[in-house]
Amino acid sequence: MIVRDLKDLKNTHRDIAHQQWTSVRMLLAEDGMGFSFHITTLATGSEHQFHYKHHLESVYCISGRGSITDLGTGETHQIHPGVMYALNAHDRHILRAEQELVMACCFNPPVTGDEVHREDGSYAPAAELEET
Ligand code: 9YT
Repeated sequence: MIVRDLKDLKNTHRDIAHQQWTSVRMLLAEDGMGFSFHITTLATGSEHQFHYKHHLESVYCISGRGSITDLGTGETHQIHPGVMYALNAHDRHILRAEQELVMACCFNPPVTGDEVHREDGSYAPAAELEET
């Protein structure tokens, strides 16, 4: 069994900080679960364009307020605590945090921890990371 406390993972290799978002990967590929599990915090007023071409992702809002726009359909959905979205079609999207958003996220396949967001908003597939 794996038991971890978010606060113990701060400032470890599982905790990554970008300018407008931070993310603690409570489960990574190395944990062998078949998915990764992240607690991601997006700064108030920030806007993010993501496109996980090689991953499926579901995201649950723990706290905060914002919206997500599906760039395929143009539809915008409000995000607040209790709302989940699943990018079941690798949907290109914009995520906006009107108030700081704290989100619980699952990725399939799991993130290894070495990915960086590419210009198109995607993460490379794990196989490509091994090559580089
Ligand atoms: C909200 C969201 O899409 N989070 C993605 C996870 C985050 N970019 C990470 O941990 O890499």
